[in-house]
Amino acid sequence: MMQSEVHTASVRADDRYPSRHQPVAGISARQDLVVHGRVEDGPLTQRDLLFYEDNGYLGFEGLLDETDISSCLEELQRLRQDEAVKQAEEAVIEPGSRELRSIFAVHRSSKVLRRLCQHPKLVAIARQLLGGDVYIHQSRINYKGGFRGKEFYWHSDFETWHVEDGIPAMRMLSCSISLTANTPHNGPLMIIPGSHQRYVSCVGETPDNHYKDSLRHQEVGVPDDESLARLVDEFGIVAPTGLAGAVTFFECNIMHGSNSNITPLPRSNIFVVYNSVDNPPQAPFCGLPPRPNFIAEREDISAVPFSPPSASS
Ligand code: 6CS
Ligand code: FE
Repeated sequence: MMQSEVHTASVRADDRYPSRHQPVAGISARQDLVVHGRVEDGPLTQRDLLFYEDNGYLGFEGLLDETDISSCLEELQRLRQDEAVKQAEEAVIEPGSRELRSIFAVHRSSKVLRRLCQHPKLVAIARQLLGGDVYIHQSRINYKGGFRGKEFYWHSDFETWHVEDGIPAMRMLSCSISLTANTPHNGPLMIIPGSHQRYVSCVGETPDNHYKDSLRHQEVGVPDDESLARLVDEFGIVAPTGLAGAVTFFECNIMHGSNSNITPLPRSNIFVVYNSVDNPPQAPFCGLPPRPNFIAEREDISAVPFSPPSASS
């Protein structure tokens, strides 16, 4: 069989976003809606929805109040000092140091952080953008400590969540909650606004147990230089910054990354990934066994409980 026939033959019939099959990268058009709900379905205005449709992200200063953030910050420090946490499978250690990089499934292990992940203000926005009931596909703290917090290379989360977790459609989003100030200098999230409209298929086969490396330093499932340069040339780069309590929602397929933090100021954020209950994980499109549940929920995809926040809140 020809090289390309061999690769094409291994693409599943239900795979609308094949990646890591071809020996060359490609850029194709998105096939799913960006905004799945309507203006009457939640707190976002028509202007917010249009901005998110075009740019693939929405930033809010001061969405969460002081008490929400201070209790989470205390929890974050408590987890960080707990040696047992560092030994847990949910903990990811920085490459090249003993620094804690991430802790996954914090909505399961911490009551305080579960409350934050289920905060009515966050869930109301996720429901409106995803068009209905949502569940938490993944949660994590990314510590990005001072001096030694390492980068997260450019990637589309959806490429991984599709190929390695079997999520069929682009009907997910991430919510990044700043627990410390995200400044222009301490490795803020960088976004290529509008890149969510393009799907970059990556080169390179998924290794077994890829997450053991990719969560520390991702090399497979990242865009090639030419595709990345084309996206930056077309759309540019933005880096939403903000004080503790700022929140950035970003679309699952937006190209994003963040630089290392060599300042003394930690850039500690909590990330919650909401998926529509109508977009449940199938068998991973890479053909490997599913990733562990603490990285990609597939055991309990019941909707996050939600009652609309009262007008005064
Ligand atoms: O593989 C994942 O699910 C994780 N990897 C990155 C770089 N971002 C999303 C998520 O935390
Ligand atoms: Fe990511």
